[in-house]
Amino acid sequence: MWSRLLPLCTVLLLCYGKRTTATTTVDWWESATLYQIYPRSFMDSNGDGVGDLNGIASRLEYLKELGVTATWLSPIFKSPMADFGYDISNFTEVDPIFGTMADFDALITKAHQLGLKIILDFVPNHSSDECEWFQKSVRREDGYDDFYVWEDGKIDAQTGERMPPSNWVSVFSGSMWTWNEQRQQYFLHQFLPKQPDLNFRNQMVREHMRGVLKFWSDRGVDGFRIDAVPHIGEKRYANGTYPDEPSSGWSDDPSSYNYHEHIYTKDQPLTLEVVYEWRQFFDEYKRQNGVDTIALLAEAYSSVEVLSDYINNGTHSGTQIPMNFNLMSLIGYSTAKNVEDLVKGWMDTIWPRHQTANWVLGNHDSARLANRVGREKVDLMTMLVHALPGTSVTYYGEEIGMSNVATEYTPVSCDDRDPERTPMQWDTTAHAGFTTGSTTWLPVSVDYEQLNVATERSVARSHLNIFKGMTKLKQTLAFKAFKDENGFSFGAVLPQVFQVVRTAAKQEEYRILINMGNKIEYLYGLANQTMVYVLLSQFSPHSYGEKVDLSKRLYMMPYEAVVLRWSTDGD
Ligand SMILES: *[C@@H]1O[C@H](CO)[C@@H](O)[C@H](O)[C@H]1NC(C)=O
Ligand SMILES: *[C@@H]1O[C@H](CO)[C@@H](O)[C@H](O)[C@H]1NC(C)=O
Ligand SMILES: *[C@@H]1O[C@H](CO)[C@@H](O)[C@H](O)[C@H]1NC(C)=O
Ligand SMILES: [Ca+2]
Ligand SMILES: [Ca+2]
Repeated sequence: MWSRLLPLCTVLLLCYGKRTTATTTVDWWESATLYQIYPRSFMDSNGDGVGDLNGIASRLEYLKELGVTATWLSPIFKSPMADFGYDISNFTEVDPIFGTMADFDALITKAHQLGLKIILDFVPNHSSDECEWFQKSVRREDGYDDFYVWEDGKIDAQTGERMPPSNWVSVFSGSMWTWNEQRQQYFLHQFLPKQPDLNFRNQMVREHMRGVLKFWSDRGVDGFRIDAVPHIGEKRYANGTYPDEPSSGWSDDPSSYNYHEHIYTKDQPLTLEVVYEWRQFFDEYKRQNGVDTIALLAEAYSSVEVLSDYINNGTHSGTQIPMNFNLMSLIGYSTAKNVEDLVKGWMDTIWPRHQTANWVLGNHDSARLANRVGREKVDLMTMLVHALPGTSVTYYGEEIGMSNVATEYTPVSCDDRDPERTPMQWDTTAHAGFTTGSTTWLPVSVDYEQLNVATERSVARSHLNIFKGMTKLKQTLAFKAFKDENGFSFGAVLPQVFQVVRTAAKQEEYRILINMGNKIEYLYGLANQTMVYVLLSQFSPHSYGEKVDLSKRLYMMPYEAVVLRWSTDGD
């Protein structure tokens, strides 16, 4: 019955038109394919079972094969590894576990020779407590006194006991304030006590962090993914006090992060100011050195309205790519309508103001795609993120459909995010070709004999080949940022069928159709066009080059996803 309503639904497709500006230059990051590497797990070069920079360098050709524009490396900096490298003790040193600065330089050189860009993770919200800066600050050394957020706290009127300056709870639970015996003051930490927050009200801190950006930019880094941006600044009244946060109603446990509504510790004006300042630095760097635009990424689990301000608040510019995690909320039961709502959420809010979009499918802090949506939908998601306009972001291993490794297999010493951080599966040899050593820092998934790069290369419709097919399409004119005469529309044409249409100046058109459901769907009169199947998901009964008259009937098998093409040259 639904199919009869189709022509109506088609009219309701959401269409996004021309850019108003006359410029047609597309910066490299605007329709890029980004790929996140978790360095401990990508490739080991020296047999110690831990991935490293030389390992990554040895696999750059693979990234080229994938059609990746730029790869971003999770932190490689010197760190005591209390939070696996997100606790940095020296921002301008490579941790020995990953190699040396010479290895890093060699990696950059090779990447650039291959036409690949390298993006580094920049973790400004805090340093390790083992960082020399923190040690100096504890000792109140000249210039470092206010490098971190230090406070005396409050004295309880009844008990006379000293209390933290506010009721703030850290992301990892417990007070955001920890007492330091040596300095006799509290310091602020939005995350672990081993990760004291830098004080971004201090101009010298800002200068140092700009120095860090310059250091890596000078070494040829093409961009930075800035971590935990919302946590950079905290509210502080002019009289030096910190307001308590109200309870959220989401938790009964006052020591839980969810207990409060984070109106004073997230997305503060100070944070925006700092982000704008970094952008100014990058723009200036570009003017002086003539280098390609440096994409300023940001990790921000914030509302689209807040993200919009991170890009540009009307007078100031900030990040080019505020990472969009909307699609990561999709699960096995999600419908085409759910997909439409999530895509619309971004396209209605961010696109009209900034003409930019990005779609993240997974990362080092969430379960593997195959576990979230089910293996049968991995290809559907791959086709979706590459079909949408803007930048796609893929976490290593998702392109071959890697799955979580059950936690009972993982060493107790490691954390609950281990399942999605297991070694990359390269081939069918021992340890999936990740290392020549006898152990790996996390176990290799048992499914590596089927799911690995070497095997999937030779399977026509493997996850890998579908991924490569999509990145190839992404390089065509129709899939590039839709500007001028290029068009884009999307929508649920049936409750379970999601459609994306990309066109290039009336010469070429692609339709991506994705059946999210487990039933056969029929589409009648989708368009007055005959199109050709050019990319097919694993269980599609169609074949490459087959034609379909869309003015008549098109059927889709359960979980089938296809790309159809039409062009004026007739092929
Ligand atoms: C980081 O390491 C470099 C090189 O070893 C050194 O010059 C610098 O002082 C260190 N910085 C900090 C903050 O420890
Ligand atoms: C500090 O300023 C805030 C906001 O103006 C006010 O609510 C608070 O009561 C003041 N606290 C003290 C101790 O003066
Ligand atoms: C944008 O942010 C800057 C820096 O925080 C601020 O000075 C400016 O007033 C803001 N502009 C608008 C239109 O809100
Ligand atoms: Ca190693
Ligand atoms: Ca902070």
